[in-house]
Amino acid sequence: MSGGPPGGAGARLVLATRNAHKVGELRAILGGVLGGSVEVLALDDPSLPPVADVVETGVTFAANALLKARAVAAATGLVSVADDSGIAVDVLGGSPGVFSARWAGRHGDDAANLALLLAQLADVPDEHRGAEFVCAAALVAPGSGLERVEHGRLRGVLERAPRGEGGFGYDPVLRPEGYEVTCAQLPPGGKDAISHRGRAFRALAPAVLEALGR
Ligand code: ITT
Repeated sequence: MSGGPPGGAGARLVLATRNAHKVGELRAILGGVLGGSVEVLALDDPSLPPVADVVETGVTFAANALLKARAVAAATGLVSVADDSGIAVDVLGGSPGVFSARWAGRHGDDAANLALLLAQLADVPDEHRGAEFVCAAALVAPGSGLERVEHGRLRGVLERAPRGEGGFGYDPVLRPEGYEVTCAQLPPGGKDAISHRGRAFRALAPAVLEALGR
């Protein structure tokens, strides 16, 4: 399987994630910077071969993002990008960090993860509730061997109770610095404009275009 000749018609990019919320945000973010000539495929695209789940053995966001992008690039033969992300809480020394998706034990149980984090911080006063979302965006191009990682961050304060219906994960409890609302109360485009994911993937975009010969 091939992504077509670099610079030719039909440049294709694969999103190496199984998280549907990330797919939605990444389509919007990358659509804004790559232009319409790049076809952005999700992992469940019927034109792609099945890709085995990747065990996230890395201890940094960058290591795990590269593991995911390398696996998908190898399985599909296409230029791939992956996102590894999470929340880093100041008083927890940066935890949950790479364990954000499985903080309460079961991978991807957003409600349980968020409830546990709030319970752990119940006695922490407002002035010590700083935290940040972190995203490592990785690019792997199978043909050239090009690999690149960019990071993005969104600092804020952890609320005491969830607010808002938008977004996913810890969005209802992180209020970005300078805002009165949580990430889950921002409109989708409003989150992408300031988010860790938006910043990381906009920084990665020039390398993605280079890998696709654009
Ligand atoms: P893939 O590995 O398939 O991409 P995943 O959900 O397992 O999907 P991660 O391992 O990177 O992804 O874990 C990310 C977790 O961090 C996610 O489950 C959320 O709990 C949290 N997180 C990441 N980005 C977030 C965001 O924008 N808003 C809220 N929570 C976020």
